[in-house]
Amino acid sequence: MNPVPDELEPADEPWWTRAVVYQIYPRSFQDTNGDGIGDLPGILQRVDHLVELGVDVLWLSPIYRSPQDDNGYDISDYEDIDPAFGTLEDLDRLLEALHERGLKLVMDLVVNHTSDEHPWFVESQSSTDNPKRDWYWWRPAREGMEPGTPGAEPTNWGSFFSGPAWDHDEATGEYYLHLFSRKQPDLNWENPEVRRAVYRMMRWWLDRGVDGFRMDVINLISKTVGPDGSLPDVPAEDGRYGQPGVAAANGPRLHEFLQEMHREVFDGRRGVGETPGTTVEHGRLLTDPARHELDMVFTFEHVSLDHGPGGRFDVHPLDLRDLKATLGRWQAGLAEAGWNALYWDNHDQPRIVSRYGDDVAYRRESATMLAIVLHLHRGTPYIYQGEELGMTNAHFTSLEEYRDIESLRWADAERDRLSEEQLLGCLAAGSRDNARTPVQWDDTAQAGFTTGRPWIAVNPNHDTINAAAERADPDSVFHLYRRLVALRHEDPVVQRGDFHLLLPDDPHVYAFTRTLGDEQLLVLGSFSSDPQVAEVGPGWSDASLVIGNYTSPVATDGDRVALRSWEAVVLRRTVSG
Ligand code: TEU
Ligand code: CA
Repeated sequence: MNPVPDELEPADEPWWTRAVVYQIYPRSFQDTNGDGIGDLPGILQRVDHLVELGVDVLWLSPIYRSPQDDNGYDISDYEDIDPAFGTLEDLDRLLEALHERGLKLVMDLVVNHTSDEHPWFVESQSSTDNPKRDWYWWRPAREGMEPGTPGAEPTNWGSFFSGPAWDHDEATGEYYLHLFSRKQPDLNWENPEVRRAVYRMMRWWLDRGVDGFRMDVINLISKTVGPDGSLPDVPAEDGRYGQPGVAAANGPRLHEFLQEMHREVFDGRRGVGETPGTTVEHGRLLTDPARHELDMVFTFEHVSLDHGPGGRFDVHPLDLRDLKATLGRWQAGLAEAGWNALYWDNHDQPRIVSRYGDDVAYRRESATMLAIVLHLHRGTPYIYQGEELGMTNAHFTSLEEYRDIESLRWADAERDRLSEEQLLGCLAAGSRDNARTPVQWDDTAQAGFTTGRPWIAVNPNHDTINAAAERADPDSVFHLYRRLVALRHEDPVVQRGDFHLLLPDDPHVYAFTRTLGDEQLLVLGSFSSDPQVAEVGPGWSDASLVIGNYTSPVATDGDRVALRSWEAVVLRRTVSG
């Protein structure tokens, strides 16, 4: 790899343009006490795995005290650790171990909602005149309707987890809003006391030494609310609940709230926002450094392209042209100002190798191709635990194996409409549990994850797909990811080069260039088992190979590059100005 001369490393380039983030879903990472639930001591025990991979930042999914209705995305105490995961002292130890090795720690910040067991909500619920009543969204039944009857909800918003987004509270006669489960009431960000309490909590964590936050559904904190406090209905079929996004996301005060948070909380430490349903235009406004809001955003568009009208449980084959157009649009839209977070996998997405790749005949090839294509984009790449091992979807065959609240609630709601076989098919393709099976460390009974009974079944394919096997094989998915992390660290073209999409109409080949000064990279990835030929134009026959997923040399012939099954190559040339 090219060493980076100092003059190519401008001091004003923020560190995350050279960084790779690793996400841990603690519940499924490593158990140390045999209760079948991953814990903080387990992460500490595996820190060397992160060091070997070479990543710069660890993002931890929520470990705060929580009734675990949505696996910790329902927090009842922001300033304590859930006993299932350990103690504050364990967290301090982990933080110290990471910092000693030069890694940063980013915490998940879930402040669109709390748990219904959080003391704030317990108070808020206690009476209509409690001082914290207005900390959440309480509204009376629809006018002229009997509270508690179907259709009497204050608006027709549906929950992201099926059913209405409102729950009727018998004691006070009103409804409260919950865009996710009924145990996740939405905080009312219109109330300045709520915002102050959140900022105070964030500062508490920064003072403890954490380096930043990943902000859960942060674009939902501002809702469209009328001057009289009214919330609008959304488009929906008669008698059904509609997607709440248009009214409950990207509201008029989003930028104001984020700028206020920036002023009140951040002192050089940083935030990345998770923003479902956000457009490129929003993404640019949110991440333009001059606006002081967020440092980067996660888009959902590129991981929704295989969804039909029924959403994530209505999965169709991907049309590669859509993927190129979508990611290409985000690259172009955030080229001048703003910054992308790059990801395929996280704890909410089915495994990419089972989804856009081929996890049967070409698991290694397609997993590595997908990795190369993603990591060569402009932005900060995220690796989700197990992705670097080429872990696949769960392939569960019975409903009893599922744990995810979204999946279970959806199955309940659809049971009358779909057969058991159909339900299982939809869940197998779309369930979040696909990403939540335990990390496969080795080929022993529970994959080295636990000595007890895991909270969710270990994928039986751990007998061949596991970290020990990946480490031993120099051509593995794991070693390819290591090389990609190193490339991101070392190569200024990968960090900052301009992105230009090629071959937008080719249904099988992903192609683009990255250019910085007179250095140019050509990135090609085949999304096919059949041989492909990419028409790349003149001037690439003498180019050098930067990285690829086949050991033998790449075949270039004049203006064309031949690609084998799921092959990816990155070529470098010098272009004269
Ligand atoms: O997810 C938000 C989100 O928009 C979706 O990915 C969501 O998981 C759902 O599947 C929509 O179909 C975040 C967290 O990442 C997720 O785990 C939480 O369940 C959710 O927020 C609520 O906190
Ligand atoms: Ca445990």
